[in-house]
Amino acid sequence: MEKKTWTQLWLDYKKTKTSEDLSFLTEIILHGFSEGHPVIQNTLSELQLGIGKILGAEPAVKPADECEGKADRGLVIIKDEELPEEGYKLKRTGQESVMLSASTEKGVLYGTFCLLRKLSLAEDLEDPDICTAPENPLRMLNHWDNMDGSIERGYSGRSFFFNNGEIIVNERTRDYARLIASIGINAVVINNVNVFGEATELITGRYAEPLRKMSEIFAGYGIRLFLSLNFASPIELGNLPSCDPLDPSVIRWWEEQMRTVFDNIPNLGGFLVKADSEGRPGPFTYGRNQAEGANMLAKVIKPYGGLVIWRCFVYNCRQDWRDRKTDRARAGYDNFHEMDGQFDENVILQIKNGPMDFQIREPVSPLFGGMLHTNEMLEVQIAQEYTGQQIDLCYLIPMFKEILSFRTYVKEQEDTVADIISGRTFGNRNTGIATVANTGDDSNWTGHDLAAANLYGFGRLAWDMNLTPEEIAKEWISQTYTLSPDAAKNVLWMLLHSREIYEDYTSPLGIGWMVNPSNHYGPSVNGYEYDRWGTYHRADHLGVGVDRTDKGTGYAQQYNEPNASMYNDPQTCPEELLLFFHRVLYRTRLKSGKTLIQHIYDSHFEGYEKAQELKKRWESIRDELPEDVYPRVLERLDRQISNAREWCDQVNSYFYRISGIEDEKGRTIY
Ligand code: GCV
Repeated sequence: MEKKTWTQLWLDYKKTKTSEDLSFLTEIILHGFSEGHPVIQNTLSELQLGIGKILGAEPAVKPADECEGKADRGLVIIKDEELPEEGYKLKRTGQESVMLSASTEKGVLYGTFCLLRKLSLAEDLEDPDICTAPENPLRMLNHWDNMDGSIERGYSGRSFFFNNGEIIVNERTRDYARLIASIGINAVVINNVNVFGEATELITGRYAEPLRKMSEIFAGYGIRLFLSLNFASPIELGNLPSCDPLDPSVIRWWEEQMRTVFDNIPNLGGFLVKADSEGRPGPFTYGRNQAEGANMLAKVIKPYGGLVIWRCFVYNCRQDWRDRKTDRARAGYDNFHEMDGQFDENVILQIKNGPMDFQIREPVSPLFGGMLHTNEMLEVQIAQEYTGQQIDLCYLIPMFKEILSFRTYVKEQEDTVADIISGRTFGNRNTGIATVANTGDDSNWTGHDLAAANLYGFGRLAWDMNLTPEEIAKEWISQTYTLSPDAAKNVLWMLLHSREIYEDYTSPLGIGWMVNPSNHYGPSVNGYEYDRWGTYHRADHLGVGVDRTDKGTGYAQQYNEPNASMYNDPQTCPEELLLFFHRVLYRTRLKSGKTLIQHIYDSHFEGYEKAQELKKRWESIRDELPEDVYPRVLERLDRQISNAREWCDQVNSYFYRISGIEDEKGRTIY
């Protein structure tokens, strides 16, 4: 079999010109931490590698007792119990000394990656004076990897966790852990939320050994392993007649099973559960509510310190398109908000954004700000299922930033999504952010080389939600490529405009969908229109859009004021979401002065043109790019251009035919 190789992405440390002589960093003094601790061992080998390559000189660890932690030369790593659990402080303590302090080994690891990042970026170390701790307690990747090695909605090759029903633990597992630890990720779910077949057995003894090994590798990088769980396990594994969460024999079964799994994998963080969703079993089958289902599991795993992460993606997926009242967007809130306060402390509700399903533009889920006594986590998706599938470029950090900054008005202050998921709003600890991961066993990890910016960006933003998409993109670019300032600007332009470009040539003004139902790539305006999934645009010869106001499905009323009124009124509804909330006639004038139909025509032609500009910019920096990267990305940009053309043609001709209204600019609409 062909041996797989893989890159080191942003950890491919290169010799860097620093503004001063930093050779003193090759002397490492460790004080208050044991060299034998797995996290410290990994930290030291990262320093060895990173400093070795960046400064071109191998570092060495000096025993602390030689200098009693008061060295005036070197990188002094020291314990400071005052600092928060995962936080660290980096301080220039002298001409030839930098001090890295932390209260835990994890803090040392994160501080080290920060120092290496600064060195790679050739940032000034004159006075780093950084004191930081992650904003989100949980910073998580959800992999939708199946045990046969396929990945649901995966666009970067096959799984590097599973193949052919077996678990893979090898050098790549370690490199994966290093990569994600370097951006601050501290939790990983390795298997698909749709748990079938062998994956159901991950909680039995069958896979205990490789799972333990994997969890130890992860723990060495401060990462907790989580598993997705099949709620019907008592039936499928235990041969019980039901999985009713209130049935004592079912509870007993879980108690025993969980004892086994936590004995086998002591580092296990807990479970992610998709219940009562898209055909997956759950408490509803037994007339129980979501809290009863989640709490049953939570109680069973509480003695092991485990968490239950319960997804809110619960909706009716057998809808009739003629039914204009049932609204999929409403479902999360309708199914959960009344249970506010009923979930156990170790349950976190994981709320997908948006309320429909990872479209290019959706409003923020009203569950944020709709529950006051419940732990909540945000779920986003860097896998780009509906946003170009790592063929089309779509840097998603600007979208995540918008979600995080959304004011929910649940309180007068500290009411944004970022405040809620960091625990600031309600003072809770079990909160955070997760993304559906975009990695696979492709040599570059993410299929599209530039899609690695989404992985990098997610981690950095999860740690510090104040970072801007631009800052993150710049960091990623200069750690990944060696480019002149002009070339770097071109890549930055590509990343920062990519979401808008994708949005322009796909579905307009928040209406979403219009994708091919089979694979969710490419246009099919009516592909989902008469189907059972609750995903409608409702276009006819007069207008398009879903009425989600108080006169329609009432979805807008799920928000707190003033958001509810703002969305309810087409005059105040943000225009980019107009068709999500309102049915609008084609001749209606938008704020730009254009009619809706003209906006649709123009934005699609523009999106297609700008997709071509992405390619031009990439071609213009050819000479500065690595030989393998340039053609790989070019090939994707070509596919993106064809896709954009296809979208532009299909959407524009659909609306032209249905409305009969000519393009004011007289362009040919195919
Ligand atoms: C993992 C969407 C996707 C499914 C996915 C589901 C979910 O419907 O198309 O592939 O299943 O979301 O998030 O559970």
